[in-house]
Amino acid sequence: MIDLRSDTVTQPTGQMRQAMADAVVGDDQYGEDPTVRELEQLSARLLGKEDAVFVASGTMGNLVALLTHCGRGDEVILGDESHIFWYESGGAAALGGMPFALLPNNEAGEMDLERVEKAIRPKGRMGYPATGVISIENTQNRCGGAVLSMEYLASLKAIADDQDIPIHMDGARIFNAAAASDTPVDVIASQADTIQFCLSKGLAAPVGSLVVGSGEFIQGARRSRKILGGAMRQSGVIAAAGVVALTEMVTRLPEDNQRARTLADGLAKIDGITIVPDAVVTNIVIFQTEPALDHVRFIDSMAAHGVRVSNYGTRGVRMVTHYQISDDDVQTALTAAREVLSSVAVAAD
Ligand code: TLP
Repeated sequence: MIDLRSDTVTQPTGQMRQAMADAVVGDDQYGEDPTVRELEQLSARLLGKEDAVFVASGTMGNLVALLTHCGRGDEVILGDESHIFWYESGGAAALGGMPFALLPNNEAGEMDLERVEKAIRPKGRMGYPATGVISIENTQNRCGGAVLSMEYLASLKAIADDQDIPIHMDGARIFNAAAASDTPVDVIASQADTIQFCLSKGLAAPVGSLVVGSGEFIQGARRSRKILGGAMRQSGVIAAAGVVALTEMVTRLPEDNQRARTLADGLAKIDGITIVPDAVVTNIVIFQTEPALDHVRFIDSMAAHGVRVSNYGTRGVRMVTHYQISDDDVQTALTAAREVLSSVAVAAD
């Protein structure tokens, strides 16, 4: 089976499994797990921030960050195609009492800057919630893995700084963004106050994400993590795989981005598929098969051809490349898509 549903399906490498077996561990809640500390310090260094905290998942990392930026009732300015809005079970509202000020995301994953400026609440008004944080996503999953441009990030930061509002970046795939834009990851990270990034996607670690930010912020984030039940003990066992992810797996991400583009170019040549291949710059490929073929039927037929792809609801069908997807797999997936859609055309004749 070729599994293109997500880069979350990646299996840990042999080197990761070995590092996990060999990891020196301690009780992390006493600050005594050297492997967790190594991962946190490496993460902070790579992203150019003072400190980092290891969390169980991307969802937990985003929630830890939002809970640390905001008090109950503080508002989060957020894009309407963001992962936090769609796929994190409303955790910010459920556990943090945070309302969302939702703004449209365009295809590039951007919110209109004038609207962001207007959405920031004037301070000191009794009836208004206070704006707690502006949250952005890079790459932006539901916008086809779009990379936020440095110009956009700089303009957004200027607005946020002017109003003294912090920026949180859901950088689940920030290393794919860095590879695609040929921009050092710390340069991208410099445009946000806090970043959550995932080890368990294209970097192939089995578990974990990091939240990075200032030393003071990360102290607060450790408390938020504890509130969520996410403070761990001998977590160096899983952090060890994360260290391998950051030292060994980052430099191969351009391959995933390139294979996604090959997929997109091939899909664009198939009758019945709608896609803008030029928009595919990282490892996520989103396209439509309707009206030629219902998305669910397309996905089922692809599985019958040995290729798993995912249903991306209102956005269409999604394929994600990762380190277990080879050039041959890409060609097999394209052949399967061609066969599935040509059998529909034959049936319609
Ligand atoms: N995304 C998953 C699904 O939840 C949709 C995927 O298959 O892409 N931020 C972004 C941008 C993400 O794409 C994801 C996971 C997360 C956060 C959450 O990470 P986890 O799954 O570790 O909680």
